[in-house]
Formats: sequence, C-alpha cells, structure tokens
Amino acid sequence: MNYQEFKIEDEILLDLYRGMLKPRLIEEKLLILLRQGKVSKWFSGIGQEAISVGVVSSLKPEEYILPMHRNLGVFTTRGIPLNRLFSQWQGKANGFTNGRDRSFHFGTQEFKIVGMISHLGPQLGVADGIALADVLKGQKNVTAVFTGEGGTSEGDFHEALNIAAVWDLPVLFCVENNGYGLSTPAREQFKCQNLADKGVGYGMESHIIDGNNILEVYSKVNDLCADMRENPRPVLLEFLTFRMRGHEEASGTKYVPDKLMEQWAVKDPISNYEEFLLGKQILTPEIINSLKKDIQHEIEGNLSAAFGEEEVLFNKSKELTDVYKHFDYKETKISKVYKNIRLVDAISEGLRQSMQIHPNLVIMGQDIAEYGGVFKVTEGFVKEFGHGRVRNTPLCESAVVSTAMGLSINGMKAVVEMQFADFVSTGFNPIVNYLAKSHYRWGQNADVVIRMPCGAGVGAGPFHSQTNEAWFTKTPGLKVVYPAFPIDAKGLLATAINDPNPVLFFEHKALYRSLYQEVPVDYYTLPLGKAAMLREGTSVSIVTYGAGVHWAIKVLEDEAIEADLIDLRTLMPLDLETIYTSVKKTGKVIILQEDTMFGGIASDIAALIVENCFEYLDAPVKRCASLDTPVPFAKSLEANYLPKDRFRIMLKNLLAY
Ligand SMILES: Cc1ncc(C[n+]2csc(CCOP(=O)(O)OP(=O)(O)O)c2C)c(N)n1
Repeated sequence: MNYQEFKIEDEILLDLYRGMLKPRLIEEKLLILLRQGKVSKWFSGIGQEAISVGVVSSLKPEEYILPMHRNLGVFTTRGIPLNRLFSQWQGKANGFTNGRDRSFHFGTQEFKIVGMISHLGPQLGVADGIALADVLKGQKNVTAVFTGEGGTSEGDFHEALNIAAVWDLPVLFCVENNGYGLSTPAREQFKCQNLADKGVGYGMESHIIDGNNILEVYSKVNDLCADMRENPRPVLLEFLTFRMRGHEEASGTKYVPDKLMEQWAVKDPISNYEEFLLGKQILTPEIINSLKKDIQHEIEGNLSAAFGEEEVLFNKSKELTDVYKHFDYKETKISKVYKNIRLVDAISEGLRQSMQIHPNLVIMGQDIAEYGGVFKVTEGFVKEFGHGRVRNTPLCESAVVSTAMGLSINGMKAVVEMQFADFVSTGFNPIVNYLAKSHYRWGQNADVVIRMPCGAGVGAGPFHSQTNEAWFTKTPGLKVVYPAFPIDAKGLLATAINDPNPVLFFEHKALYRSLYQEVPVDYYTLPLGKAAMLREGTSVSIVTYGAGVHWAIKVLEDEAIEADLIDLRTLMPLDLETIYTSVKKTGKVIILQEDTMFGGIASDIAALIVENCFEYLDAPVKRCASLDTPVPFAKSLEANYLPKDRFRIMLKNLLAY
C-alpha cells in the first residue's frame, strides 16, 4: 500500500492510527460479547475503518456527517463517550434514543451526527437539506453522507445527487463499495464499471479512492473539503474497500469466495498502516501496546458503566408525549379588516405572511417559482422572497421531503408543495419513516409542512383526484390538517408552519376557486385539534371535513334538517371531545368522508364513538364514504363514486331509524 506520497505531519499520522485502532478494538470486544449473547445484532465495519476515520478527520466539528451501519469510526472519531454508545446498543437511557431505537439509528446535534434509518437512501436527501441550510445561512460548511454500493441502487441516491448537483450544494457523497450488499455482489447491483462514473450523469465531480489507505482517504478528502467550502458543489466519492465479515454477525460470509477474502485480508487498513508507521519510527511496539491498553481500558470501563445501567422503564404517558415536539400554541388577535377571497387566495396569503414572519422558512416544490405553482398559490413569491427561499425542485418527491428534513435539522423551516396530493406516494417513505419517527427516536423534530392539493369532483381521474389523508393519520408522529373554509385554511396553515412537527396540510382543489369567504387581512393563527360546530340541532350529529362539509350543508339546507354539523378541521390531533359531546346529545351520528370507505378515518371515529358513547346511541353509527374503487374520470362515474348523493339518503334513513 502506498503511503509514501502523502506529506502529512507526524501528529496527524498518529491520530489517524489511534482513530482506526479504537473502532477495531471495540469491535473485537463486541464479537466476544455477541457470542456471549450480551449485545444484539451487529453490523461489522472491520476492514473499512480508514474511510470513517479519514472522512471525519477531514471535517470541522461543526460540519454534519450522516453515517451508515458500518461507520463506528465516525462515532468514535467525533468523540462520543463510549458509555453512551454502549448504552445505545443495549437500549438503555444513557444512549441516544431512550431505548426506542437500536444500533446506529440515532443522531445527536451535540456531535453533529445524523444517523441512518433502516431504509438507507433517505439520508442522502437529508444531507442535501443540511447543506442547503448552510448555504442559505452563508456558512462555509461541507456535509458528508455515507451509503453502501447497495444503497446506490435506491431511487433516493439518484434523486439526492441530482438535487445537490442542480443546486450546487456542498455535499460529499461517500459510497463505500465493499463488494457485497447483504449477499448480493456488486456486479449484480450496478452495470457501470465504477460507481464514480455515475457522477458524469449528474454533472458532478467524482473520484475513486482506495478506501483501505487511510492516508489517501484523509489527504484527498481533506483537500476536497477545503475546496468545497470555498467553491460549493457536490462531489461523489467511491471508496474501494471490502466487507470482511457477514452482513450482520449472525449471517456469515459463505457466499464470498475464499480467494476474495484472502486478497482483501492482506490489504487491512490498520496492519498495513501500522507497519508503515513502525518503519517511520512514529510507532514502536511499545507505543502500540500502550495505545491498545489505554483504549481497552477505556472500553472496559465504559462497558461496565453501560452494563451497570438499569433497563429503561416503560412510561406510557412519556412514550406518547415524545412522539411530538412540545408546541406552545399562541393565540393571535384577529384583525377587524376582512376581504372577500377564495380558498386558494387565503392559502396563498397565509403562506406569504408566514414567509414574512419566519425568515428561516423555505418553500420547495415543482414549478413553484416564477410559474407560481400549478394552482398559482406561490405566484409572485420569488419576487418578494428570492430564489433562495422559493425553490423550484427537480421532479423528485422523495429527496425533496428528505431535503426538508435536513433543513429542519439545520435550524430552518420548510414547506413542500406536492403538485398534487396523489404524487406524495413517491415521497411517502421519508414522510412516514423519517419525518414522522425522528422526534420519538432521537428528539429531532421535523419542522416541515407538506401542502397537499387533493380531492375529486374535478374530472381529473385516478391520479389527480385522491384524498389520501388516511395514509398519514395512521402514522404516529404526523399531524394532519384538512380545512374546509378560507378563514380556517389561512389560520391553520399559519399554525402548521409555526408548529415544529411535520404537518400534512390538505387543500381541496374543487374548493380552491369555488369557495369565497370574508377573511381577515392580517396574519392570524387558529389552533390545531379543535373542530368547528357549524350548525346545531338535536336530531343527529354529522361529523365530516373538507368537501364533505359543503355537501352536508347543502343537504341540511335543502331538507331543512336541524343537526349538529361538526367540521373536524384537523384529523390529527382529532377533537374527540366535540364529537362525543354532540353524539351524547343527539344519540345518532353519521360520519361523512370523501375518502374511500375501508380503512378511512371515518372507521376509526365510528369505532371510538361506539367504544365511548354506546349507552347514548339510539341508532347504529353510520359511515358514508366514496366507493372502494380508484377515482374514475367520466362525470357520471365520478359523481356516483363520491358519496354526495348517498349521504342525503343515508341521513334521511338515519333520522327515520
Ligand atoms: C429499503 C431497504 N431495502 C432493503 C433493506 C435490507 N438491507 C439492509 S442493508 C442491505 C444491504 C446494503 O448494502 P450496501 O448499501 O452495499 O451496504 P453494506 O451493508 O454493504 O455496507 C439490505 C438489502 C433495507 N434496510 N432497506
């Protein structure tokens, strides 16, 4: 291995050696503990230490790094106290997740580390967001993110590299090509000769680096980082290395030819480097022994501290509370000056005023800049707030949502406009797995609002008409808002943006331009989790939201029925108190939703009513919803798909029950 060509001070040479030795010795100890059944699953990074240690050593402590499951060296080189790492692996409170997540699935703002989620790919886009925040704040930082060669096959890899390239973000994409992704050899993973070649496709600089040569890793990455801080741009690095142990310890390496193992064993990053340092007399056998002893001593002490720690105790209220970051809702005065505007105008106005109030708020979406978005909600925003904060994105929902998460990690707020709510499906993974779970897992909130132009009745067919709120009300960690009126939309959007938690904000397209209301001109907020009682009566309770509210009003007016009409306004949190109070008063309830029936929120509300108000009921709880089919295109099909007409009949039947 060639170490001679790199001119590096002796002190750093020694630091790099020490840096690699520590994760190696920890792993050697862990292998023993694993066999004794004292630690759970383990993904070994033995043989790959030079990459973690070399990359972290090239970064400033305030620069974020997003490691993977084999990057123990990232955590140790950043100086995380070992007892906390060990506690984390044992699911104890001194770890980083209160026992809620395992191994390296955590982040820490203190050490500027953002750990992976199991899905691998999303963190690549998160790195984009962190880097974007630095660029917008004028901070000359690099963000480094890791993936394996297997992970490069995920769409997130493509999307994240593409965004970083188009936006000139200083992200160091570090691919550890270690030959196998679980049991799949690299030749079955990608077809190009080198992964670094993919950089060309993104217009991105890329390099191949010998990942087992610590000096090559350190000096190349160090030079690149220095340059990227001054000339922000993404760089793709392919580190050639090898996975010397099984994917995880229990699975073994039977599928790896012995010859390959032998070839790579002689390239071990630590023993080769040790020999070089011995030759240079920077190391002596005595120094090596003493270094090892010190580290082993540190490991033993910290292990016994972690083993001595109590198991985490279950506390139901804490578990439930920690799903969300605490948010102190602040009432604002509502001005007396009103203007008659449409739903779409109210949303636009709410968004514009939030942009004025929060200088750290960034909006992202397809065609939202000069074009103003397909529904023109952001028309004129670029002129007022500039391209930095009003960003046209490439066509890639997943990495854009991940980017929003990254912005939040680095102290900003984000609003993402889905062009149509239907397209959220291609950004689904980071929403339900990253944004929703982060606060519960490691206390990191996702200060992100995702705007969802949704709904049918506009003849737009199966892919531009869905109302898919149930995909999200199901997932703990998300809030779901679904206004039916301009006043509510403006005030609730302002609150959703103030709220540090991830919020899905549904906007009904059919109401955008058909619905007018007198709306306060100035900025104001409305609380989440509070339904509106729009009509009052004693005969029946109607629980609904979105377009359903307007269908119900029409029927009540046509038929001169006096009923409690509850507009939920937010689905998560859900105002159960208002529902229960009304049902206890009327004894009859029908829940109306535009969504298809099975698995929709109406089903849960119905179940809750039965469980909590059974003694008060004078009739079966009724649900009225769209047919369980995709949303059809032709007028007559769509009209009968929707529950509008069925609702009238069902309501009358219920009243007659
Ligand atoms: C989306 C997703 N699909 C599948 C898996 C299961 N899985 C975990 S790691 C892994 C292989 C990853 O290979 P690579 O990215 O090369 O990293 P390495 O483990 O080799 O370091 C697979 C298939 C997963 N975690 N996430």
